[in-house]
Amino acid sequence: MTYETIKLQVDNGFAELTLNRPDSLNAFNTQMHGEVRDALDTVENDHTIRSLLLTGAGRAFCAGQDLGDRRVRGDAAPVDLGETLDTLYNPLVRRLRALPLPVVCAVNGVAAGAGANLALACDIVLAANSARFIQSFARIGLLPDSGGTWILPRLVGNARAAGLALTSEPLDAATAADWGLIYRAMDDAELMETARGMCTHFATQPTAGLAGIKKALQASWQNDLDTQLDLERDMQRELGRSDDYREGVAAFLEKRQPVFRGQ
Ligand code: T3D
Repeated sequence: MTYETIKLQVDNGFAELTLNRPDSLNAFNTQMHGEVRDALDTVENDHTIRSLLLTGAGRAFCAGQDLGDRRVRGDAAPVDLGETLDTLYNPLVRRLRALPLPVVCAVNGVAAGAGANLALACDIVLAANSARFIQSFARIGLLPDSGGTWILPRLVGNARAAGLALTSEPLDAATAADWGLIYRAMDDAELMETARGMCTHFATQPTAGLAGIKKALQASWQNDLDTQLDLERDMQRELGRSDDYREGVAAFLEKRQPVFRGQ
């Protein structure tokens, strides 16, 4: 499939989805939303794909919504942003979080507005040292969307969440890692090799087990301990019946490398 605003490459058991509008710092327009949706359909339906890598082309990861499509001319009614969140951004965040495989985000440059919060919706966020995370919404009279007001206080606490959201100050990658906003910051030159290596590794791992880890960690943010213990019991019961669990135990006991088929 050929796209105009993204690139999708499937290799080594993982899909690499690159946001590809570098002239506007990979800002989202409606076409890009549609193409990303289509690419995620491919990822969901092709069971040889066992991990997803999300990144950006050029010097940025993503500058959020394309503001060129949001200029209000004369007396024209503004675009209904509730509608665009409902139909475009919110489904995308929900989908990334629900994908039953690990989603690695390689933040190769600036991540602003919804671009920052889409990165934070991924399971593992790696960033180049030159990257910056900007909750730029306040600068244009909006509030952090795409899950920003939910995930920021959970990841970095209210003081830092409020500081980032109210000031729109850029946060460098190393500080983002220190604060627990992302998993790791690294030299720019190492980023893609590290991210691809991680996805290649995940593609050889027990996919249902990894999806279970993702689901249980997400559920923990709403659950009390009793509920979470019950959830772990139910999910472990399921995973204990999987071929990959059987293979993992057999390989351990036979002192050999496991061959997980993602089943
Ligand atoms: O549907 C809805 O609208 C609701 C959902 C909203 C979600 C949102 O994401 S709202 C927030 C939208 N995003 C922003 O407010 C960020 C805007 N961009 C910036 O603040 C800066 O560009 C950056 C801090 C990201 C990077 O700054 P810098 O100095 O490195 O680059 P630049 O010179 O500002 O940008 C380079 C080019 O990209 C420039 O175009 P030009 O002059 O070379 O032709 C600039 O206009 C373009 N660009 C950057 N961001 C956007 C953009 N074009 C359209 N939309 C953008 N968001």
